[in-house]
Amino acid sequence: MFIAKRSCTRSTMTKFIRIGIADKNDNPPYFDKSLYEAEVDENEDIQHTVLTVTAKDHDESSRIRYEITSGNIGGAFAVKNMTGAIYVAGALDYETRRRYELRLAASDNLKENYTTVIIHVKDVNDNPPVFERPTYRTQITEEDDRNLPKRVLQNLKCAFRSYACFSSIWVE
Ligand SMILES: [Ca+2]
Ligand SMILES: [Ca+2]
Ligand SMILES: [Ca+2]
Repeated sequence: MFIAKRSCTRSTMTKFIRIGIADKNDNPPYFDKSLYEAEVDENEDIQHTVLTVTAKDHDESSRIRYEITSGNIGGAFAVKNMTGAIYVAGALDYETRRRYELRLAASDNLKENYTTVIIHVKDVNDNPPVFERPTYRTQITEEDDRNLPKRVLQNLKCAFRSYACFSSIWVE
């Protein structure tokens, strides 16, 4: 708001005119960054917040709403419209998909702007180890017991981590 002053030369009368300027929604919102990156464990709980994006707007009257517009494969994530908090909304699986590239829009109901959010899914030990074959067969001579355990076991391959492995060993 500013005040215009008007003077008259013939008299000493001075007039003040008040002019109010209302804030108009004429600026688009804009994000802090054009690219965000975050990590999340593949076994993270639903509703867990991964990160929060923030958009600003030069217009005081603008209310910003956030929306995921693309890249959200399988509905794995969602965003809180009012706050920009991106949270886990579906099951994640590192063994199926390790990276999501989300496109997010911030809108003030008139104009909008976009940013990209890359989310890396981190591996968690959530799978038991597996033998390559359910049954292993080998032959040994009765008298030949030298290095027996080594010979029987050398054909077994097991991705052993913290789980137990089970398979059959046939010795004929
Ligand atoms: Ca605006
Ligand atoms: Ca998994
Ligand atoms: Ca895993």
